[in-house]
Amino acid sequence: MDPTLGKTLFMAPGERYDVVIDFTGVVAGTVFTLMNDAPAPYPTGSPVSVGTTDRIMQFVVNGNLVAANGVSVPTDKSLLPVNLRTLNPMVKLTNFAGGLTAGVVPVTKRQIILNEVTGAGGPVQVLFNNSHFDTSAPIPGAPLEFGGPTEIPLEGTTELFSVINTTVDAHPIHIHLVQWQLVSHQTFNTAGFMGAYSTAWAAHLPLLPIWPAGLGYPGGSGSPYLYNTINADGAVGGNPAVTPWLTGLPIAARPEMQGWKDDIIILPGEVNNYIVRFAPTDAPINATPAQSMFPFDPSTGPGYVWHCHIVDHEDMDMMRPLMIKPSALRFPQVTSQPQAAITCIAGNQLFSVAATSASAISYQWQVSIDAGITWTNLTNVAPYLGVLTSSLTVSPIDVTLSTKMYRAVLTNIDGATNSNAALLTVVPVGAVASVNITASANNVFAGQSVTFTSTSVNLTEDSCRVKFFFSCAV
Ligand SMILES: [Cu+2]
Repeated sequence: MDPTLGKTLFMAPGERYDVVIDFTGVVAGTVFTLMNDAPAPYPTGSPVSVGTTDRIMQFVVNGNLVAANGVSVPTDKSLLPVNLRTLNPMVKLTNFAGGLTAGVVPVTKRQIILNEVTGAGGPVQVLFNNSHFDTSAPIPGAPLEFGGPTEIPLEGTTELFSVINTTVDAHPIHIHLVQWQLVSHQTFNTAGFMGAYSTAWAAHLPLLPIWPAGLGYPGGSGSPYLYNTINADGAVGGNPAVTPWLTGLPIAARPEMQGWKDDIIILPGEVNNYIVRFAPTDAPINATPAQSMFPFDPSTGPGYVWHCHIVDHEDMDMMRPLMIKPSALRFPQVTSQPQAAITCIAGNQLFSVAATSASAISYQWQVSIDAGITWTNLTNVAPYLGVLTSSLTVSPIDVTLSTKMYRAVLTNIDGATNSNAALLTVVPVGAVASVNITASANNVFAGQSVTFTSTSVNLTEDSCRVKFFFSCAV
């Protein structure tokens, strides 16, 4: 914390700060109390209750830090070094002044609203993107927001989350698995934006009944446009663009907020722009896909969440699932590809594939008869065997198999990888496995015999035939 901030710190539930307080020279017995003066809900709710919610923690200064001999004093840890991280500077995705660091390009922009649903007696719910918390599988045929997760980023990629607070309260927005950095925050015309939002509901498909009456959109039913609709700001989320309603200038994060954080307060009437990378925080800006992977598989298990960190808000569904798509590097990685082959009629051919994977691999061999445009799964029916293993046997070979292509689909817990396609060429002659000759030949005397043995390896057309040349010496 910047010492120039003095004795106050603006923070919300779930936020953490390291604070060094120097009690040097304070008379023993002096009492300091860490106070809270924030109305709740913030900023327009009830004032703190004197004697209860106005106090957080108390310090009583005593002399115990002085050693028993009264001379030696324990090391003074109250002075901060000039630079806390001299060897491993923090990776900054933003300049903390509204811009992104060179090389940081979000692959997806999301604009997500925070909204309050009002009933007859006042607010009944506060939600992310007008959606309930739902981790079930998407409902077939229904818009995404009607069931299941909508924030499903790809491991290793960077996204820009713009959170639009249309409520009258501040909300600390907390993300699990990763940390984000606050690019900027900016005020917007809430009434104007909500007018556009309600108007947009007229375009919602499939059409929904308007409930509760008069509110223009049904609380808890998702966004007015389909979630993956890209709006005029280039953002998904299913909401009208917020840019036309922005007012003032982007405001930089305060100095004490200019770091990796997983919980950042958003004030009413403001848009917070969070840059978030689904990768370890110490991966460099230009990290390779391999460097951008977590040391564990974030796509397995129940997934993650992001939510408001005010307990009664998260309890009333101000929370959404956060599911991670695994990096393609977690799919089986082929280390040995099936090879094109030339073979003879009545012979057999083996196609093999090898791969590495952190989880078990299942195999499915496929055939293409149109040069790899379309593929069909094979079954263990002659001439095919081993169609669900790493090696496909084709036997016996006949001329109708020529020009067919074969490939394996390798699937593990994270996804599927196709091997290269291998072309089979059938030489339209039969293979000769061996030839025995028991007759006279060059330099062989009558009564003697010689045996020629040939084993074809069937790699070329010539190898499908066995050629012998005889000459007689007189
Ligand atoms: Cu909240």
